[in-house]
Amino acid sequence: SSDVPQSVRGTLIVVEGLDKAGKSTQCARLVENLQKRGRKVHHLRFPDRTTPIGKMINSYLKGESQLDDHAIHLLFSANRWEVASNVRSAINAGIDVVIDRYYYSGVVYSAAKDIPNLTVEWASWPEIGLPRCDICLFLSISTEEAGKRGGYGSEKYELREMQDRVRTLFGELVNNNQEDFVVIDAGKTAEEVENCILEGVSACLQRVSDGATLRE
Ligand code: DGP
Ligand code: NA
Ligand code: NA
Repeated sequence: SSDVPQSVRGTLIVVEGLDKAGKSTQCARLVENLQKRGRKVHHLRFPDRTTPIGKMINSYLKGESQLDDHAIHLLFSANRWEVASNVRSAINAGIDVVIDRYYYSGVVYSAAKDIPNLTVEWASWPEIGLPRCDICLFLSISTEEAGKRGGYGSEKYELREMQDRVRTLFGELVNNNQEDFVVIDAGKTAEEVENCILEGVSACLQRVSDGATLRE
């Protein structure tokens, strides 16, 4: 593939999907591929379990602490807000930022719970104003394929019913925000998925180098 010149600003790239879709592997490969093209890249993931807020989230996900569903929602969001200005600075400094899960997971995992008032709309409010991504690669995987990959682990949301609701809500979100998303069939081999991602990202880098501004 041909090299895309580094533009003035960096590009904000998000990878989303269900648990077991291969996000972590693909984010690592994408970061490597961008670096091979001579680009500067920062790699983030949410939740970032290393900060004080992230440690509260980690303890909640492991079942070591209990929190009201609205409270944990706001902590997940705060965990993004605590690095929002760093993300913006990196983008302005010409550094690409690749993020493993972002506000889309934030909305979907909370709204998937059967809690009065915890709607997509309610869940979206605290995310408004976060740096908006240039592209979101959605790694789509079936329940069957996720099952073949060893099933789910022991964390809070890794239950079949929850994952089914998350899948449905993600589908709606993708349909309602098609300009944000590139849907990737994550059931393919890692190499095929990697190439699909690169194709989507290359087009996005081109738009940015042609002058596309970071959206609000
Ligand atoms: P991960 O470390 O990517 O496996 O994420 C941990 C779990 O937390 C996973 O089931 C997805 C979920 N999650 C990620 N971000 C958010 C969020 O902002 N809000 C909620 N409620 N759940 C989230
Ligand atoms: Na997980
Ligand atoms: Na809900």
